[in-house]
Amino acid sequence: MFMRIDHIGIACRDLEEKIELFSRLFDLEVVAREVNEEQGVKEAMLHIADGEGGGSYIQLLEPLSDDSPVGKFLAKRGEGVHHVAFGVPDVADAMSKIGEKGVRLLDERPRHGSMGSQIAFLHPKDVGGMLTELVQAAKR
Ligand code: MC0
Repeated sequence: MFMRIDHIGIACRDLEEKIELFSRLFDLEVVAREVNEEQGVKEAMLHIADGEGGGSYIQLLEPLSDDSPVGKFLAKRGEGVHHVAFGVPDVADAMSKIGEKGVRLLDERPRHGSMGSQIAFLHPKDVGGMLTELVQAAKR
C-alpha cells in the first residue's frame, strides 16, 4: 500500500530559522514554499531524494495561529516531529482500505496538500501515537 516515505513534517516556531538550520546541517534545498490556510500552516519542502512514485522531503511547518493543529502541538509538545507522511498511489483507495481496519480517518475526503498533492490524515491514537498522513503526489 505504501510506496515510500513522502515526507517527515517538523513543527517549528520560526520557519526561516529552521530552513537555515536544515539547509546548513544536511545540505538540503528548499523546492517549494506554501501557505495552506485550510491546514493553518506556512511550510517549506526540503528535497531529499527522488523515487519511482515521487520525491522524499523534510517538511517544515510553522503555524498560522495558536489554535491550528501545529499551533496546539507546539504548545503541548514543543518543536519536533509532527507527522510522518506515506506516499500512496491513490489516496481515496488507501483511506478506504485503512478505514476498514478500524483506524479513524481525520478527513472525510482528500484535501489539498503540498505541491499539488492530495492528502488525508489518520488519528495518531490508532497508529501507535504517530500522526500519519497519506499522500498522493501530483502527476509529474
Ligand atoms: C495531537 N496528538 C498527537 C499529535 N497531535 N500525537 C502525535 N502526533 C501529533 N502530531 C495527540 C495529543 O497529544 C492527544 O493525546 C491526542 O492526540 C488528541 O489531541 P488533542 O490535542 O486533544 O486534539 P487536537 O484538537 O489537537 O487534534 C489532534 C489531531 C489534529 C491529530 C486530531 O491535530 C488533526 O486533525 N491533525 C491533522 C491535520 C494536521 O495536523 N494539519 C497540519 C499539518 P493525549 O494523550 O494528550 O490525549 S498540514 C500538512 O502537513 C499539509 C500541508 C501537507 O503535508 O501537505
